[in-house]
Amino acid sequence: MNTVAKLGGFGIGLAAVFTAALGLGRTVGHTPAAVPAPTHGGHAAAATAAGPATALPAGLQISQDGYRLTPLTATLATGAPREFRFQITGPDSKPVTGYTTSHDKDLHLIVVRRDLAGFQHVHPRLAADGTWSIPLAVPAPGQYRVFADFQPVGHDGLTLGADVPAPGDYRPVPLPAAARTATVDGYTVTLGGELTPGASSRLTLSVSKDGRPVTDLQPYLGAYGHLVALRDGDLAYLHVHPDGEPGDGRTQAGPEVVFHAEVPSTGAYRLYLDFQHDGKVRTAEFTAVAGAPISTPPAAATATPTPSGHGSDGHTHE
Ligand SMILES: [Cu+2]
Repeated sequence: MNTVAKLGGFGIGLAAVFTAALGLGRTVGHTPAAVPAPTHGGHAAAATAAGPATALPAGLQISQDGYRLTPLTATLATGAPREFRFQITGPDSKPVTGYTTSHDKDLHLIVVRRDLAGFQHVHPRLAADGTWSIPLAVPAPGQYRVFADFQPVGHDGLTLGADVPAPGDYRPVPLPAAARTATVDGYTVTLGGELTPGASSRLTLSVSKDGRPVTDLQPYLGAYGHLVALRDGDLAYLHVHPDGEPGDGRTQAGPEVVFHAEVPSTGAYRLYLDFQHDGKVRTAEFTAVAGAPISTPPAAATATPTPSGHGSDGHTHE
């Protein structure tokens, strides 16, 4: 199954896509985490899309459907990179060695601190015994979430998550305010569209450099952009992909990359766009609030925060 890669429109196909992307329909009994953001609405939406009355977004569990993510390295390095090793074990408790390639890789590893800072999207190597490894360093101490996004042979795609600490003095940073633009390495990326809880949301990310639209984005992992969305508060994981792919005769190499995303609830999300240009992959980050327009914050956002600045949408970071 590779529906995520073929994400191409609305309707039935899209519902199927997000059934996979969110891991809907496999697990019931989701209890909203103890976060300040209200999460009403997500379950009703899940029921509409996938049938079951309750469902759990991806990335919140260390084990699902008999598969388990087991870190073999106890801590993450903050200085020089150190080998980070882990295994995916299957229902037979043995390390999984057979994977179905998705977006050019057998497994995508996302590493991010619990406060949504320090995002990395990397690709470990698989040894014959089923051990994954990659040299890894994180930018600062703290509790990190490690997500393994993969598809075992004969099974649907899974995203499992585990907490791994980077020892030291953890200084959490507040979530940046919602914004329409992000800058990275001289590039400006503009976000268009709104996140609507439980509905398909068309997001347009437009890349420019030095005031000029970038029209020669390079394919990276079979797409002009990869977007990961994490929910503030519990780090529920969405991995969405562009509408169209390089070489399909209709998808331009920028400046716009179009995604269809569906978030499971109201609240704040951090969006991470990986794109490649001039041979280098960069990540542009945005905060977006579902359930309220993600317009440029009012002037108050840069001065005195006002409770009404983002509405009563549960966005608690100003
Ligand atoms: Cu990847």
